[in-house]
Parts: sequence; C-alpha cells; structure tokens
Amino acid sequence: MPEHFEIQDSFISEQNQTSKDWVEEDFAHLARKLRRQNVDIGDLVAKAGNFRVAIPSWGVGTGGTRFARFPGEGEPRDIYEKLEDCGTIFKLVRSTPAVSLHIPWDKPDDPVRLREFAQERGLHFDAMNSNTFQEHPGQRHSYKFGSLTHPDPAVRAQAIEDNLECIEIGKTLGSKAHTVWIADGGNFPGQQCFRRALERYLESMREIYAGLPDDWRIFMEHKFYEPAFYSTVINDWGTSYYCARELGPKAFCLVDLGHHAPNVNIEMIVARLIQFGKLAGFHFNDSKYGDDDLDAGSIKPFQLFLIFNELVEAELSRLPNFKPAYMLDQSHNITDPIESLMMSAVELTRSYVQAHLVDRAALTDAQEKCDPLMALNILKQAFTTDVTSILAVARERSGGAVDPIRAYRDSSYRKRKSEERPAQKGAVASGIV
Ligand code: RM4
Ligand code: MN
Ligand code: MN
Repeated sequence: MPEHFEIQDSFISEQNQTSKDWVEEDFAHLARKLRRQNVDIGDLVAKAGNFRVAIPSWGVGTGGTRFARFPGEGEPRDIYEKLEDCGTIFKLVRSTPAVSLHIPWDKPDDPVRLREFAQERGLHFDAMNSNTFQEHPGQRHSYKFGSLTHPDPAVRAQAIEDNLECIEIGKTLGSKAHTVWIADGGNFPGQQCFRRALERYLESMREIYAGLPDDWRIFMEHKFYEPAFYSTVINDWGTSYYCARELGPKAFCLVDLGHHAPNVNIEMIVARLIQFGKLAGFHFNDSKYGDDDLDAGSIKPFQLFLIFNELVEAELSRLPNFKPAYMLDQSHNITDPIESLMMSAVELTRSYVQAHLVDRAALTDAQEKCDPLMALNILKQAFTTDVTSILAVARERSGGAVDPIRAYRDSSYRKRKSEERPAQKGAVASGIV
C-alpha cells in the first residue's frame, strides 16, 4: 500500500461504468436537440475539455470567518499536502492542472523540489499572489497602516521586496504572472490623502513592474472595501485600469467577483476591460453581500453565465491581447474544500459551454432591430440548456469522473487523509481566508 493514499484511475473508470446508462441517454437526447439548432455537440465537448481554471493553494484548507474557524478533518498541513489535494481535484475534474500560490502562506523551502512534486501529479503553477496585508514572522516593519502606499518609505520598500521575492520564487516554479492585492486604505474620513496614496501605489508598482521577466504579466486586483472599511487605494476597475495604463503593456486588471458593491453590473466591467485590452482574468467565487468567497455559481448563476457570454464573445472575435487567466478564490468554511473546488470548476465549465450555445448572429440581429425581448430570450435559451451530459462526457474522455463528488466520497479520500494527517495540536493552518 502506498504511504499516501491516492485515488486510482481504475477506481474512477469503475465508478464511471455505473453512470454509463444515464450519460449515454442524456447525451444522445441533447445531441439531437442541439442538431435542430445547428449545433454540433462534439464541438461543445471539445470546448468543455479545453476549459482550464487554476486552484488557489489557500482554497484547499478550511477557511474561517472573523468569528471562528472550524478545522476540517484531514486538512492539508503544508504546501505538499495542499498539492496532493490539488492533484486529487485535477484527477477527478481534469480542468484544474494549475495551482496559484499565496506567498508567504505557502512559501516553499525548496522551489525546485516543489516544482518536481507538482509535475509528478501533472500540476504546474499559475499566477503567484503576494501577501502584504498581514504580518509575517520576522518581518521588520508593520503593515498595520498599509504596504505599497504606506507613508513610510521603509515600509513601502519592504512591501516591494516582498513582491519581488514572489516573482523570484515564481520564476523557479515556472509561473508567468504575479497578482497584487493590497489591503491599503482607511477606516475613517481624513485618514488618508486619496491622491497621495495612489501616487505612492504607482511609484511602488513601477519598481515591481521593473522586476518582471519579459514573458510575465502583472495583475492588479481591485476591491472596494475590507479590511479597510471607509476607503481603499485600488477601489474599483477604473482606478485599476488607470494604473494598468500607467504601468505598461504587461499590467492588467484582475476581476474578483466578490470585490464589487451589491448589484454592480460585473459583466459590463468585464466587457469594458476586454475592449480596452486590459482584462487580466478572474478570481472566481460568488457572493450575496460582500467578499463572501462562496462557491462559484452558487448564488448568482445567471451573472456567471453573462460574464462568460462576454468572454466567449471575445474569444470568438479573436480579439488581440485577450488571454484571460482563470483562477478560483474561495473560502470554504462549512464544506469540504475539495468538494467545493470541484463543484466550482464544473460550474465554470458549465457557464463557458452554455455561453457557446448563444446564437450570436440572432443576438446581433435582435440588438440591431431593437428587439430586447428576443435578445433576452436568446440568452435565456442558452442559459436554460442543461449541458450536464456534455461536461460528464468531456471529463470521462480525459480520464476524469462522470460524477466527481460521488467518486470522491466513495473513494474515502478524506477519511484516509484524516488518518494520514492527524491534526497538529495548537497548529493553525496558514491562510485565514
Ligand atoms: C482578498 C483578495 C485576494 C486574496 C485574499 C486572501 O480579499 O481576494 O485575492 O488573496 O483575499
Ligand atoms: Mn481575490
Ligand atoms: Mn477577496
């Protein structure tokens, strides 16, 4: 028996056999239905099979709120165990071969070894993420009043250094992008000079930008509040876009779905950033009230579809500079993180495939003829088409599970991990998300 339990490919294919009947029946029915609309189901299976989204290293640990954290059984205790879980997710859903690392939460002691460890599991590294919103052991200066925009140049220099270090580690890991989210802002009117803070941000970011390798991109993530409750420095996409323009062609704006005020039209922000050639990509999650970090598609699935509608439209139009990076950024407080991440990856693929079902010629026609009802109807038709069997077939063809959640539960993976990974008394998993 291997020292570390792994779900075997043979187990997955046995599981898939038990779903064979319904998959074939639903798939054949859907193929006929789509043929009536002149859509080839094979094309959609290929699209589903090519969809990719990165898993956040911090997402496989159990999250918490500012009130409490309820540690899950057998949760990963270090980055190697986190990668084990990411490998399991990848095995079952097939769309998640990349992992996005948060430094220093998951700072590797030996990046070369970590890269090899990932490769052995078919994984590679997506965008790096810096963390200048917390204090880390041994840190000289406090980030209590900010990092890249702090009034004290020594604090800013430290924050710049922290970001450059992420890039350094990322180079060894094979990453090609760096994401910067800062918590800088204020809790009270008058606390910060808005203009000076943004000037300092740009000044600091220019130094980080100068440290980017030629084939890297830098992503800026805006957020309108929290932990700062009155103002933030990179508060919205407009500020982010301005900074991306100022910094240069390697700078882009990242959209985290939870970082907008309630009811904001996020799909329109996405369309604008696409049009201006500055969309970095996404931190996918869902929210009801704030930066809730709930599972993608759990609260506003129609919004998710509308976002993918914009993305697919751009993909089909072959716009230059359009290569969005897709990442999940969620906090799993009451579910098994592996299950939530798998389900979210599936929901993103669902929206992506459904967006390919939009009859674009008919939509343009309705728009040009000022026919709002028909335009909405065209979108709704795509959104209400059940593409579950397409997703299942795409996964199965690439060796994944027809029903990832069931396969995962039946495998007893979590139970086995709880035996292998006894909780360390008093230990706090890195990451508070
Ligand atoms: C922030 C933001 C960042 C993430 C941290 C943990 O709200 O979404 O992307 O790194 O949370
Ligand atoms: Mn985020
Ligand atoms: Mn967030």
